[in-house]
Amino acid sequence: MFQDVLLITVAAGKGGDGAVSFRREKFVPKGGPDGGDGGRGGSVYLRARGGVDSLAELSKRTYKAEDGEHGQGSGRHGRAGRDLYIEVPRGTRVFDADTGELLADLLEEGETVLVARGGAGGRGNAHFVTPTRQAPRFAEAGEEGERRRLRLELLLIADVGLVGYPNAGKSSLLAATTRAHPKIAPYPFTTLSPNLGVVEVGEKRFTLADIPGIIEGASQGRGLGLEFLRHIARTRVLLYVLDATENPLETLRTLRREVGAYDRGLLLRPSLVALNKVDLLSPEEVAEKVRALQEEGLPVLPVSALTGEGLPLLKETLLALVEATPPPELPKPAPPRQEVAPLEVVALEEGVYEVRAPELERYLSRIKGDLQEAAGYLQEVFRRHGVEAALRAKGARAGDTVRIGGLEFEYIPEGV
Ligand SMILES: Nc1nc2c(ncn2[C@@H]2O[C@H](COP(=O)(O)OP(=O)(O)OP(=O)(O)O)[C@@H](O)[C@H]2O)c(=O)[nH]1
Ligand SMILES: [Mg+2]
Repeated sequence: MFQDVLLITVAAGKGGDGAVSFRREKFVPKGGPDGGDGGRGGSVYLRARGGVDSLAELSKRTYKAEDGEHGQGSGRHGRAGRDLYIEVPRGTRVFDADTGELLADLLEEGETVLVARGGAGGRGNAHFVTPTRQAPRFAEAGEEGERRRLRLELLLIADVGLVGYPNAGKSSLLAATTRAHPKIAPYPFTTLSPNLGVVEVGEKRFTLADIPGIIEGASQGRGLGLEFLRHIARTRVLLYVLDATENPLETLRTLRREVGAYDRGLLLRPSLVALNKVDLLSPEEVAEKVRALQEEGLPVLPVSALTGEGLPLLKETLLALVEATPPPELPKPAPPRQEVAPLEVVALEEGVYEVRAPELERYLSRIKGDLQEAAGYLQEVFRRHGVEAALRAKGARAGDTVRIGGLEFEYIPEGV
């Protein structure tokens, strides 16, 4: 089944915990700390792959990378979790489903984007030794892996997009000019999902995308709606396909109105009109319809997908247009933001301050073991996060109470 929009959840692995452990040796009453580090959690990546033109192969709704292993005694580090690569078709645009932010546009085969970063492994107690802290009985727990919901949108990568009413002969044109075998039938809405084909003109080639038919009111959701016009957002050239026996001039105007309602920019895209099924009309009738259509300002070529009449010229004209037109510009993903969570100090009452710093609080929650013993180390961490300076700025004095993420400390200014 063709599928061009999909919601998935990606979850990176959690980092393994650092270990609290002490060497046990014969004849050594108290060995030094030797707790190993936890391994980092696996990350989740998306990778573009050619040769697939549907997201249907992504059968799972949640993709989870491996957790890191915990550290152990004797300085043994935990193994890192394996990264997970999810293959998606070339042309997949990746959005954060909750913020709507465009994260990546995977155009090239092999292009890769990180969508969920694995959690860092926690450091074992061996890391926290200082001259005054010989036997730390605390360590870091592993960090949680990132988790997010993604909206994947597949946009076919084709040079020319076919636009027309149902039954106009779009699939017939694709079949007559390429080796594709789309379903063709004498009733509307035969094509329910896009088809792609490659048109060869001598040594040169371009790709042609056949999308489901559009009817009047499509912009209000009639018929199959304008959903599929998304796929021509990337095509360089539009080919309007008209049934010569069905009021082609009025049809062309309606089509352009609907296309314009979807995206005004598409009306400026180089375009061509194929007046199809001319085998059903007399040469005089064809000439008259072509003249009338030209009033719309687009080049018109009479063709028959059935007999092949006019197709060589159509292919050459399309090729020339494709070669003369650069690929359309689409919005580019914004560079990843480096978010620095703000740090705020609130005076709760005389001599009591609360520090609100989400990042720091998250980190504190990872310190496991004897917190009393960790106090000296935590003070270093606070200094690095600017807590010290922020408290001073708020007028905190030695001996005041400082609360951070459920913990309470006595404020000891630097150098005291
Ligand atoms: N006589 C004649 N019949 C044609 C020509 N091109 C297509 N047809 C017929 O028109 C009917 C519709 O053709 P399709 O190619 O399925 O039309 P479509 O535009 O893809 O239609 P949807 O997929 O429903 O949007 C079929 O019965 C075709 O055989 C042509 O040039 N001459
Ligand atoms: Mg069709």
